[in-house]
Amino acid sequence: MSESPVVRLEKDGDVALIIVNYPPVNALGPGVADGIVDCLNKANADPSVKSLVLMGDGRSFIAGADIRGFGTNRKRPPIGQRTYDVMDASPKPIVAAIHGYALGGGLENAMGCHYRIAVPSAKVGLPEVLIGILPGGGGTQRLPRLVGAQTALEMITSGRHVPAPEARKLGILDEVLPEGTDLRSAAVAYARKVADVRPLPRVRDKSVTADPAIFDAMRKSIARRARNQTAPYHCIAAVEAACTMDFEAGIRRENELFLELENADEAKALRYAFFAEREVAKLPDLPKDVAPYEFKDPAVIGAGTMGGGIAMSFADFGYDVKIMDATQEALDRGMERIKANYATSVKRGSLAQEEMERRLARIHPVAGYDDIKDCDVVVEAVFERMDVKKPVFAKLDEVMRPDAFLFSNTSALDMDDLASVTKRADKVAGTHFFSPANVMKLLEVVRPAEASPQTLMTAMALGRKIGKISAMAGNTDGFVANRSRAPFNSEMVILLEEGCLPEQVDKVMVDFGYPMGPFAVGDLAGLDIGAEGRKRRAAANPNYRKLPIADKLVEMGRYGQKTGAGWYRYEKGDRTPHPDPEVAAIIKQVAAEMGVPQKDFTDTEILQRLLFSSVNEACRILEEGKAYRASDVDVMWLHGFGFPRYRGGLMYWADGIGVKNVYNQIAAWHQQYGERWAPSKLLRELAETNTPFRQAKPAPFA
Ligand code: 3H9
Repeated sequence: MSESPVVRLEKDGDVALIIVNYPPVNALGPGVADGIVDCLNKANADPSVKSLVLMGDGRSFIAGADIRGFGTNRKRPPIGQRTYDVMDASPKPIVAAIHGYALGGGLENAMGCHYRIAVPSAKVGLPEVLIGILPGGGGTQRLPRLVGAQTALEMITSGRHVPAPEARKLGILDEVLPEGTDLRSAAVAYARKVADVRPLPRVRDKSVTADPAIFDAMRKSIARRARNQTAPYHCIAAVEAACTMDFEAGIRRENELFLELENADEAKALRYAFFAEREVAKLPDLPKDVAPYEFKDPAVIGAGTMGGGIAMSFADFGYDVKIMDATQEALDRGMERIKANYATSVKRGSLAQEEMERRLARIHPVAGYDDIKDCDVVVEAVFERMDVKKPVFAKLDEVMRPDAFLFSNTSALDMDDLASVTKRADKVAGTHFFSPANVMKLLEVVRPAEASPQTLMTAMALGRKIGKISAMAGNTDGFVANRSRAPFNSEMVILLEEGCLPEQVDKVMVDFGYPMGPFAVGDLAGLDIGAEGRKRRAAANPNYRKLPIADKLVEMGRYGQKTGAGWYRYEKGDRTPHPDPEVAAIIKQVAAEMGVPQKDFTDTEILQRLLFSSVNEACRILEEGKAYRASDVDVMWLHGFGFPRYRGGLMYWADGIGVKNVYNQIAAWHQQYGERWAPSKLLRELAETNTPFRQAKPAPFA
C-alpha cells in the first residue's frame, strides 16, 4: 500500500499494518520514526482502515533509538510531534505486535500504542541507563503508569530485559500468544477485535502515585553500583516526576534530564563500550565463508576451581557437560564445590532451587578419558604448568575423536608449545577463562600459529554460547589481558616501596570506580598464585623487576583471605580487609633495605602510575600484532578486571587524558625510573601524530 525504504504500510482487510524494516534489529535509524508517523497518518486518513498494527520485520520488533545517532546533530521533532504523541492522538486503535526485542525507544513506541501483544520468546525493557541516558521517549512517564513506580524504578535503573510472560504479569503486555502462533495473523485478529472499543486505552491517561520514600530508598540501594554516575539518579528523578507532575509536565522534565545526559562523558564512554563489545567479535583477517562448528557435547578436564566454574558455565547455558579429574577424590571434591556454589546462589535468591537441580543434572562427572572420547570439544583446566598440561594434551589427542577441538584454559602458557604435543595442532586453541569462571564475562581466545580459522571461530562462538564476551588474543606471555595488566601489578607493589600503603592505593582505585582495590583483589585471588608466575619470569629473564615486598608476604605464608592475612588482615569468617600494621612495618623494612627514597603521592599520581604502565604495554601488544584493536583491550579490561564501564576502558580513558600527555608522562618516568618505563614505539608514533589510541593501527595479527 505504501513504499518507504525502512517502514511500509500494508493492509489486511480493514486492518493496516505498519512494518518497520531496518536491519539487523530495527533500531530507530534515519527515517524510521518519520516513516511510522507517515504510515500512521495515511492509515488514519483511509476510511477503510478501522485499526492498526505496529510490528517489525526480521528478528525484532524495535531495539530502540539508533545508538549511533547520539552525539551527532540528529534532530528530534519537538515534544507533541514525536511518534508517541502521534500515536496517542490516533483516533483508531493501534496494536503493538512484539517479537524479538522491544527495548528503549522500541518499548516506548509500544507503550504509545493502545494495546501490546507478544510472542512468548519476546523481551521488553528500558536499557537506556546502560548507555548513560534515560528513556527519553516518554518511557519514564508511561512505564510507571503501567506497572507502578516501584517496578518501573527497578526496571529503568537496572535496564534489564523482561521476558514476555513476566511482562504480561507486570501489566506491560495485554496478551502473550501461545507458543507457535503466527504473530502477524494474531495481531490482525486482535486489532479487529478491539477496532470498536472506545474510549481508546491510552497509557498516558492512567495516573500513578507513590510513597515519596521509595525514591530515596532506591537512591540508597543503587549507591554502590551507581558510584560516580549520573544517569541512574536522573532515571529515578524522572520516575519521581511521573508520580508528582501531570503527564505533559513529566514529559518536559524527562526531556530536560535526558538532554543533560545525552552528551555527557558517562554516556559517551558507555556508548563506546557498547560498540567495542560488538566489534570484539569481528575477526577481520579470517575468511568470511568459514562457520564455527556447532558443538553439542563438551567435556572439561580438571574439576578444580576453574574447571568446576567452566563446567557450570556450560550447564548454566543448557549444555550437558562431562567433567573428569585425575582421581575420584578430586572429582568428588570438585562436584561438592560446584554444588556449594549453586547452593550459595539459591541462598542469595539469585537462583531457584529447581533451576539449581536442572543445572546440576547437566554436569556429569566421569571416571576417565574413555568416557569423554566421543565429545566434540574439550576444555582442559588442569594445573597451570606445562609439564602437567602436556601429558593431558597428548592423551586427549590420542583418545578423542579426530575432529574434536582441544582447548586449554591457561592464563599464560605458550599455546604453540602445548599444541605441538598433538597431531592436530590445527584444532588446538587457548580459552582463557577468568576467575570465578561461571561469573566473569571475559573469555580470551588464544591463537596459536597453526590453529585453523574454524578452530578460532569455534572457540569464539563457544564463549558467546555460554554467556561470555569472547576476545581474540595472540600467543604471547600473559596473552593480552594479563600481559597488559602485568605492569600495573608490578607498579602497585613498587608504589609501596616508595611510600604508599595498600589501603591508600586501594582507595584511589575504588574512588576511580573499581569495585575493589587491587590489593584487596590480590588477597581474594591468593597471593601465592602471582608468586608462581614471578618465579617463572625471573628464572627466564635476568632483568626481571623483582617485587621483594610481595615475595616476603608469600614467604611468611600470608596468602590472602584464605590464610586470614595477606596485604590486609582478616577476622575469622569475615572477608572485610583491615589495614595491618605488620604489613606497614614489612613495607618500611624492605624499602629501607632497598634504599628507596620515601615520598608522598597524590591520588592522580597513583592512578596514572598504575594505568599508564598498562597503556604502554597495551601499545606494545598492538605494535606486535597480538590484538586486533585498542578497543579489544578495553573490552578485556571491562570484563576481566572490573574496569569501570562508564570510563569506557583503559585505552578510551587514556584517550581522555590525551595521547601526548600520556607519552610525556611516561617519557618523564623513563628518565626517572629507567627501562621499565621506556615508551613503546607505537605510543611514540601516536604521540608524534597526535592519533588517539583507539585509532591506532596495530600490526597484522601474529
Ligand atoms: C533509546 O532507545 C533511547 C530512547 O529512550 C529515546 C531517546 C530519545 N542502535 O548486539 P547485537 C547493532 S537508547 C544502533 O550483536 P544481539 C549492533 O551494533 C537504545 N545499532 O545482536 C550490531 O551491529 P554490527 C535502547 C544497534 O542479537 C547489530 O545491531 N536500546 C542497536 O546479540 C546486532 O546487535 C538498547 O540499548 C541500536 N539500538 O542483541 C538496545 N542495537 O552487526 C541495544 C543493536 O554492525 N541493543 N545494534 O556489530 C542490544 O541490547 C542488542 O543489540 C540486542 C540484540 C539485545 C537488541
